Amino acid sequence: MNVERDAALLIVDVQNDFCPNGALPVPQGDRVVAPLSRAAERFALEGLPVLASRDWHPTVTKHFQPYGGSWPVHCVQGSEGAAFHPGLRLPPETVVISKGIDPELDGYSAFEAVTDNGTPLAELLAGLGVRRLYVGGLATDYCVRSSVLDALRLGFEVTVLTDGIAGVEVNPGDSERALEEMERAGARFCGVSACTVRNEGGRDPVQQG
Ligand code: VGL
Ligand code: ZN
Repeated sequence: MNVERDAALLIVDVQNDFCPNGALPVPQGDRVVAPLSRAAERFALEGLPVLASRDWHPTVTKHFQPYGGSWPVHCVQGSEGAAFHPGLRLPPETVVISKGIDPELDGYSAFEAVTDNGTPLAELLAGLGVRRLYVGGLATDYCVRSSVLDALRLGFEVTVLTDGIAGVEVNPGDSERALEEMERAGARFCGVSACTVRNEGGRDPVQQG
């Protein structure tokens, strides 16, 4: 098998509500938009899958502060805040998956997300033959962290795109601690432009030019 064929890009929750002026803004959340747009273009050019998760909550959910949760109301299904950041360039082939739909659960991990047809992420990746995931998005200390740890538990080789992530930092140092946790669990790290794939053979799907 061509080693390039088993990689995919997972863009986590690059949505208006997690960016400046959103309902649950990640400081400098929008700085991930340009690097992840470049990564998405690169993967699409190589014919590799691009998946984009979105936080997609009902109006009433235990995830929200008014109903006992930790967070202000954000990313309500169909709202402007739940739309992807307008600067994020997603290739037409991008598979959108939605999570946080269950009103009983936080739904932080992209592995809790499903396609519009209800196919879970893990099943989707198995069908595509994906074994290596490149992950970026928002927020480092919540949904990126959960998604990366789940992916590693499921046996994927995971590379975190370091210039394609930003954290909420409810407590200072949360992102740093999350990155250490991901590293201990086996994640690799690289910038979108600097990234090289260790495996023999195929061209690096993230490398520029
Ligand atoms: C997220 C907090 C609440 C995330 C989602 O996407 O990281 N964080 N809901
Ligand atoms: Zn949420």
